[in-house]
Amino acid sequence: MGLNCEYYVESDMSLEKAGETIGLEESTGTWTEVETKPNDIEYLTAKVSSVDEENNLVVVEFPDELFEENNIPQILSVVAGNLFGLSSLKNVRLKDISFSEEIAKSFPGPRYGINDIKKIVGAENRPLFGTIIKPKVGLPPKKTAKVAYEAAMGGVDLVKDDETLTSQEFNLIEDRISEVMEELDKAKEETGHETLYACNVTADNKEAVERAKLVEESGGNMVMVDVITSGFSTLKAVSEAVDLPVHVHRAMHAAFTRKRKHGISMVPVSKLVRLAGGSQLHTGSYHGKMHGEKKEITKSKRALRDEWFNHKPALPVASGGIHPGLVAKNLNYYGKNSVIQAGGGIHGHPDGTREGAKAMKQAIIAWKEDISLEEYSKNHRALAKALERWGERAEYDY
Ligand code: RUB
Repeated sequence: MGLNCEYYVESDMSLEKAGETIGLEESTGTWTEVETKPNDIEYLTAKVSSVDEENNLVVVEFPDELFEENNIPQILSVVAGNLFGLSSLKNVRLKDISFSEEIAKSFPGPRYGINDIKKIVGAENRPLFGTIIKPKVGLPPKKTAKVAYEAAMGGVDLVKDDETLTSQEFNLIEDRISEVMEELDKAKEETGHETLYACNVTADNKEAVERAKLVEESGGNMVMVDVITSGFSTLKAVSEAVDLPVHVHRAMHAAFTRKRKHGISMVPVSKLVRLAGGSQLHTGSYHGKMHGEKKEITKSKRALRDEWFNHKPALPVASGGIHPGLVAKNLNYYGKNSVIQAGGGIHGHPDGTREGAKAMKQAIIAWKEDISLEEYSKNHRALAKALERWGERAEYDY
């Protein structure tokens, strides 16, 4: 069955021919006939399996034998490799990959699935909500930990580092992890509620694994990896090295996901993250500050959550410019098996982080109970203050 890859293609050739060109370039061919090509390697040739003229789509089937098991870099070199640079294609976008059972099952998948994570924080019947500590960088470990404590006291399920905070001089990871976990343990003693801390271990492959082990040894309960900048192999190495859920950030994805006609969509990225062991992945907000296309977000969330061979489902994460006024607009699409996050939308609350977290929680309860924000805020001060500040609209709605 192989890997069936769906490409959007614009070129002067017919779609059939364009698909053949992609298939040959990425399997047994090149731009001309070569006399070194034996007759018995035809079984390795990728072939066009369908064409949709109306939508400029072509599906190329790459045979299983072209791939190694458990090797994402090699898969990407084939299905998302040289083809993007072929001059004969004006635009080409990898929209989806369907995997054969054999290849998909050769990967570890998430150690912690949706139910495992929901159980840790007691969110069986609702979405998780979290915060990104702001400012992105600049706080020392103790201050980071204090902000985490305030957010936990306000009820968040998840506190996370921002993607640009790793282990700079002003905030070394070894200091940060112990300070933050100490404060979160303190909050747990007071509230009885466990808060996850997605500590960013992004670095070179070996170093990322070392940092993940450090987090585990220090009593941490989650790690975070920037998957595009550090690579799928780093994500997989981290998820295999520690018995912790992995939160996956996608900084830099928009360099190849943003243009509708060229690049790679978030759908294959979501599948690869799930194969590599990610437990949660940023898939964009339906209403927020970052670019995103509703149809694609919907497909990505399904790629993470739908039943898929033996792999546990992962949580899609809505993030970027979200505040309490936008909770319902996102959860109406994402539903309860998701994570909704706010950085500025919590720490920018007029009464501070703790009240900001409470306001987000109140907005989630209002959504769950199908009560309008206006109505619910009449008796919920934190929410009322947040709505006074930001209303119900996104700064950069699209
Ligand atoms: C959000 C933030 C995240 C973005 C990433 O902060 O810093 O890195 O959500 O975007 P804030 P995406 O809540 O203050 O906007 O989730 O689309 O990858």
